Amino acid sequence: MKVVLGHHAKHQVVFVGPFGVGKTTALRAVSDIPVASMETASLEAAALGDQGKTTTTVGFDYGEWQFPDGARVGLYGVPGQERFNAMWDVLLPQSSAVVLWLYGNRAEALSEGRFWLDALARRKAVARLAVAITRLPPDTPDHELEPYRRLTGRYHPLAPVITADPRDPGSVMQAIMVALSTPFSAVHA
Ligand SMILES: Nc1nc2c(ncn2[C@@H]2O[C@H](COP(=O)(O)OP(=O)(O)OP(=O)(O)O)[C@@H](O)[C@H]2O)c(=O)[nH]1
Ligand SMILES: [Mg+2]
Repeated sequence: MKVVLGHHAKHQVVFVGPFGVGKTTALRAVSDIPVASMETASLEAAALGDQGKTTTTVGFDYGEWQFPDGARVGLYGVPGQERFNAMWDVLLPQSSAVVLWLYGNRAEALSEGRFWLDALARRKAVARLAVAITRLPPDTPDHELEPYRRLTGRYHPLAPVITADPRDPGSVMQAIMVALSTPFSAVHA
């Protein structure tokens, strides 16, 4: 794989969220350059039993996407597994915006959300943030997002919560644009 970079990205958007939620998938869905990924085979990934996921991110993913106004956006996906959290420390403090991807179909989704919002609060004082909930049917009534909104609002009063499918480029673009257009606010625990 050959990646040629000859310009500076204006924004850096970091995808965070639990193991296997779809950060790498989302990045690959929208990147307009070949994605540079640090993935390794993983028995845990296979055990998730999720659409044949067999690898996990151990370093980070890098891709790029062009905002409709022509500005280039650098996209970073961090590992979801906490044992690789050195990458969180490197990438989060310098990001322009963060998309937090969460499962919409798991009992532990809200506690995972709390874990990640705490992790953001510890690493980044001020952020643009959007929360993207995956694996919900397109006709999901808006009130089903309320528990996620209440949780997110405790950490960042202005961060929107949307549904998104990491496999769908339109969905991922929307998550990126929403994150970048959110007003800055402190993410605090
Ligand atoms: N059915 C369904 N599958 C999804 C959805 N979103 C993602 N997936 C699948 O879930 C898996 C996600 O894998 P990755 O993109 O590697 O997840 P990740 O968040 O990068 O994982 P780590 O980096 O290992 O933490 C892929 O097999 C996707 O096809 C969804 O909305 N519905
Ligand atoms: Mg990944």
